[in-house]
Amino acid sequence: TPLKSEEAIRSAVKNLVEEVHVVDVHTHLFPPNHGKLMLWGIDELLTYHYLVAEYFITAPATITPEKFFALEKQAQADLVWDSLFIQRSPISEACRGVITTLTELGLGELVERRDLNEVRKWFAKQTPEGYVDKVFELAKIKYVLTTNIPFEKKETVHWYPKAKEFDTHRFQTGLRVDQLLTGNWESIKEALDEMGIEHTIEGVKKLLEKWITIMKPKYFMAAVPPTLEFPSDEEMSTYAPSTINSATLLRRVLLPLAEQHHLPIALKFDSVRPINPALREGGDGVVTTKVSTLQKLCLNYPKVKFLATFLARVNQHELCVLANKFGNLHIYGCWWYCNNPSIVEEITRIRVELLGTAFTSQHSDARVLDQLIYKWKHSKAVIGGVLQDMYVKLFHAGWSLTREEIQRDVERLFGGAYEEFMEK
Ligand code: RAT
Ligand code: ZN
Repeated sequence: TPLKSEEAIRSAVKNLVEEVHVVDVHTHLFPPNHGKLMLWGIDELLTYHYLVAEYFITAPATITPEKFFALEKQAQADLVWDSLFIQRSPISEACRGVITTLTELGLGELVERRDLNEVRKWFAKQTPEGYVDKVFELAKIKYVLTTNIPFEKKETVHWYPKAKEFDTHRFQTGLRVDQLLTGNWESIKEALDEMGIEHTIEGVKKLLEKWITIMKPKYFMAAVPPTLEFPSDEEMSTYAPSTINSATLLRRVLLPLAEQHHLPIALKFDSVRPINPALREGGDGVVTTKVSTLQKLCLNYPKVKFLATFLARVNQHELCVLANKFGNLHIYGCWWYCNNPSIVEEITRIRVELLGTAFTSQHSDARVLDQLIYKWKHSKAVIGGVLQDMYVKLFHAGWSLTREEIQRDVERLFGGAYEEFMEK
């Protein structure tokens, strides 16, 4: 039965978005059996690199990044807590996220008392396994995609020579290959040596094929360095077949592998790393790159599927137009510096207006398990608000809507469209 009024539509959309279980298409999470790689708990939340960067804006000159990072995690967390939550109000998005997370976990009273030590005691009573259950349930997560880097020894020990079981119901892997696009030969060489593979272009292909067999990834993922341009056929012809650089690794390794193994490539554009190396993970910046690099990929490789997200706000409109032209391109999420309510709102409006439901509205990029709670709650509030407006406009244009129809669309925007794209 059609919804009869604007109020009925608003309330249905709000409720359906709040209740939908999401596919989180990009995170940096690990399952419990990957030991220390699984980050969770209050000290990890407080030392999230977004917050560390924010802390350093106002930190006393005596606490240099070097000194800070030399401290124990708990001492780092104390500094951030004191500076960003006690000496001033935690109104930034990353700070508010910690508060939302603790409140949703039922720790509102401890937050009210600003009692960090009691919060720590609560976390000390959780087990990693039980906590994964709790967070997935609270955040309403179907499953997440993880970031798995075959060039990082601390990760690969969990996979090779003997692979641990991976809880694929909740964690699906993504093979992260930034090293190819930055042409980081040192790190590629180490990985080749580890497996006794020769140092050639063919060798790099072999290496990645091994990792595809081991990790069973759903896609390749890479951040695109701002200097990378899609190399033309003419440029490629100037390279000897044995040349190893980012252009040849892209065109002779990554793209052919993606096609042969039917693995989409998830690309992230517009980050620049690092602009302040002392801040480590928090030291990267944003830059506006050319959307046409992606257009060339989509055009020249019609058999390869591309997932893409851009960091620069100014590129969002151009990206939507591109996605409107290429069936082998799927936009996902509002990434990093775009994952702020004002920008999520703007981006979501443009996307719905140009693409309808054929995109993935958000990913969390969670590094700390608990962040799933706030990242999804905050994003859903904004995206839900935008959708309410869209459906009300449609209603006033003369289209009747049922709850079931809205539910179908909402499911697409929070994971269904991604799954349809992956199955294409
Ligand atoms: O958002 C982040 O946590 C960044 O540090 C990056 O990891 C980014 O998400 C990426 O995957 O490159
Ligand atoms: Zn990420």
